[in-house]
Amino acid sequence: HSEWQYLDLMREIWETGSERVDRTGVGTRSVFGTMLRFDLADGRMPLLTTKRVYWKTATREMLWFLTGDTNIRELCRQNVQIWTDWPLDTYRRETGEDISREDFAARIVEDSAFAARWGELGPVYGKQWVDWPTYEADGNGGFRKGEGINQVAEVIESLRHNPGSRRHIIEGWNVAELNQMALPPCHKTYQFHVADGRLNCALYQRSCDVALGLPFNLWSGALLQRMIAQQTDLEPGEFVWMGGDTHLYLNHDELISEQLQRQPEGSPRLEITRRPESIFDYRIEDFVVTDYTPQGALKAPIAV
Ligand code: UFP
Repeated sequence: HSEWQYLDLMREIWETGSERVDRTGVGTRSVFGTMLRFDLADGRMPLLTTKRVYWKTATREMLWFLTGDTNIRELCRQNVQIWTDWPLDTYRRETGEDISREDFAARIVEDSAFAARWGELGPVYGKQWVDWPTYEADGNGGFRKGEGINQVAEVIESLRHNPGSRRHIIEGWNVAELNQMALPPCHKTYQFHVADGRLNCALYQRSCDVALGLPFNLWSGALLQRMIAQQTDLEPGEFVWMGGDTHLYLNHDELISEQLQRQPEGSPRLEITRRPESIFDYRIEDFVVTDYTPQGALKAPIAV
């Protein structure tokens, strides 16, 4: 079962990882340079069965990335709170108001001016993926903004017309804009590859919270691959995940010991029920997961 790779990685980090003091101050055990491989043939997906993974939430986030949006308002409206903690943290720090997450998210949804002021994450994934900024000479020795680059659309074009290329890349790491982002990209580079009529995808993730982040990141990466495969009329091939600093937070100990006692069961499948006009036209109802009967959800505090 391919999920053993995840559990083995978790065990290896917990038992042999180096203890490191990290940005959040929580502390981690970490292994640098890791790899997991999943075959996506027959609709199979890297969706963990040893705990419930909220794949619809991750799917909504992926669809939101593809719109180029960088404000949490649309996510909050769909009750997706995975990005809420970062703006919330800024709001509490700058106003001194001890607002609850629920009230903050509700206000983001109700009040568009409030959302514009406090809900912006800066130029994170969506912006870089579909509107990477460019600059051009203004003729007076200065520069003005040029037209943005839609990397996702360009990769799909290049997969269609030049499948043998080794340059099918979507990059999130815009060095010049890192300091404006709420969080510099974690799943920073996607590379696609066509062989034997199959579309392979490699994802490089510079930093990975194995307990809480990776289950989402595996699903989302494979989901993007599936959508692009559908759009390019290729069969889904292998999904290769590569991690830089691959870590477990020390305060996730209970989740880890519980999950490591569980065994993978069943193999969930994803069906995409419609073939939209373009990669930008998918809707949440297009995704149906079958054979998913996970073991119970496991909760742990997220490090902000
Ligand atoms: N993290 C993930 N996956 C994500 C994401 C964040 O694992 O998609 F956005 C984790 C990795 C790390 C923290 O624990 O969030 C980011 O912190 P840093 O920027 O210091 O690496």
